[in-house]
Amino acid sequence: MLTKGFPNDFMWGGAVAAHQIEGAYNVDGKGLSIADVMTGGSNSKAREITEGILPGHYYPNHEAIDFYHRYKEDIKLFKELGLKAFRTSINWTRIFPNGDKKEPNEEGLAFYDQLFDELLANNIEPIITLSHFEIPYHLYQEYGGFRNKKLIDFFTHYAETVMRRYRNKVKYWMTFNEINNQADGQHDLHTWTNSAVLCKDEENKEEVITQASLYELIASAKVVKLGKEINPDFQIGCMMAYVPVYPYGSHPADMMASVKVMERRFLYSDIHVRGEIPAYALAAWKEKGFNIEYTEADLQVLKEGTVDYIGFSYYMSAAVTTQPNIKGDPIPDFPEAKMVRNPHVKASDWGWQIDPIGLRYVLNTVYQRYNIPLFIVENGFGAYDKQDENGKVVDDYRIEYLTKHIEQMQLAVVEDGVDLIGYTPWGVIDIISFGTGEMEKRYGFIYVDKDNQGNGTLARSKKKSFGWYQRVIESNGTELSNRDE
Ligand code: P53
Repeated sequence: MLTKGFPNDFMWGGAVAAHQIEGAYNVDGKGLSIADVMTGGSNSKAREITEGILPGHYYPNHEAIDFYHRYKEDIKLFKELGLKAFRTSINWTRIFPNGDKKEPNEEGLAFYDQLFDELLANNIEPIITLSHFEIPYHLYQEYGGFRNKKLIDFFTHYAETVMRRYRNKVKYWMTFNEINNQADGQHDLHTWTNSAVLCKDEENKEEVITQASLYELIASAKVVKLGKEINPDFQIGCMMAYVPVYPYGSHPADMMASVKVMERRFLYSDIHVRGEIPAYALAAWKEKGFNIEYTEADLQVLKEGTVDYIGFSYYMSAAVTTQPNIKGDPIPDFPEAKMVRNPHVKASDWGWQIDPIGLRYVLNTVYQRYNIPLFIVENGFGAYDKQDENGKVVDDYRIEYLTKHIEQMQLAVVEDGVDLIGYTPWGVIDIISFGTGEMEKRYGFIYVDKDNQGNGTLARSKKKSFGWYQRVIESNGTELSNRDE
C-alpha cells in the first residue's frame, strides 16, 4: 500500500538520545554516566573525558535541554509537528545507578513510565535504544567497561528489567547505538562512548576494541532472544552508523580499499543479522595475531539472537584512496590507504560531506545484503542557526538537506523495492552535540535558547523547518516543497 512511495504506516518521527536531551544528571537516584564526565568542546577542540567530575570544567550534558523536567511541553510540540514516532534512549544510570546491583532504582523506572505514557497518549510510538553512548561510570572504574565479559550480564539484566517493565508500552527496541563507531576509533570518544573503554598507548587499540565490541554483540544477541520471550511482538533491531566509504578513483586498488574499510561497518551488521562471525574477520584476526576470546556457547548465542530490523544513521559519505599523490588522513590499521575529501560533494561547517545519493546507495547495498526491514533512525544537518529580528530561524539549508535525502529515500522505496519502515531525523529539537558537546551545532525543527557556554532561557520556538516537516508528515512524504510561510 504505497502513497507515491511511502507505506501508509510509515513511521515519520524524530530522534534524540537521553544524555543529549534530559539533563537532570544527578536527581532522583540517577548514577554518574560516562556522558557526565565529558566536557564541552568545539569544531576545533576535542571534548575531554575527565576522571570524575572536576571543578572548573563545563559538562554540557549535566543540564542538556532539561527534557527531564520539560518533556510534557516538548511532546505537545512533537504532537503539533505530527510525529508518529519518537526515538530516544533509556539512560541506564537512572535504572541502575552503578550498573552492577540487582535492584533497580524505582524513581528512574517511574520516569520512563511517565514519558512513554505521555507519548502514547499523544499517539506517538516510542522507539527505544537501550544504550546510546551511555554506560554507568562505575562500570568503567570497577571493570574497565566492555573489556570485561561481566558487562554482558550487567547489560542483560538492565535490558531485561526495562523490557519487562515496559513490555506493553514499547514495541520497537534497539540494543547499542552506532555499535560500529568504535571500529573507526581514531579518537578516545568512540571507544569511550560505545564501550566505556580507554586504551593505553602501548595497547593494540584495534584488538582491545574488537574484543569489547564482540562482547557487546553477544550481549545484544542475548537481549534479542530474551526480549522475544518477554513479548513476542517486540521488534528488536541493531543500530549501525552507515557512512559509506567510496573508492576515490576507479583504480582497482582504491576499490579494494573501499571494500576493506567497509568491513569495519559490515562486521557488526553481519553478526547482528546473520548471527555468525564473518570469514573476513576471522582471517584478519588470525593474520594480525589477535587473541579474541569467545566460546562455543557465545557463538550459539549469536545465532539465536539475530535482529528483526536494521536501524541506522546516515549523515554523510566518505572516500578512500591508495594513490600516493593525494592528501588525506591515515588509517592506522590499514596503512596502504587514507581517507580523503570527495571532490564531488560539499561539506557542512563540521566537514561532514553532504551526499543524498549516498543514502540511496546505503539503502540498496544494505537491503541487498540482508533482505530485512530497514529503519533510518538518524539523518540530519547540524548547522549554526541564527534567529532573525523576529526571533525566527529561517533554516532553508536544513530543509534543502532533508528534502534531498527524503527524495532519495523515496527512490529507494519505489524504484529499488527497499523495505523501509520509518524515518526519524536526528535532533528533532536542538540538543547537545555528541561529537563536540556544543549546543550550537543544531539539528532541530524546534529551536532551544541556549549557547555553548550554557547560557540561555531554554525557551523553545519553532523554526521554519517545523512547518515544512509538518507538511511532509501530513502528506506522507509527497509534499516536499519549501514554502515561505
Ligand atoms: P553530532 C559519527 C558519524 C555519524 C554519526 O552527531 C555519529 C558519529 C559520532 O561521532 O553520531 C551520531 O552530535 C550519534 C548521535 C549524534 C549524531 O550522530 O556530533 O548517534 O548521538 O548526536 C550527530 O553532530
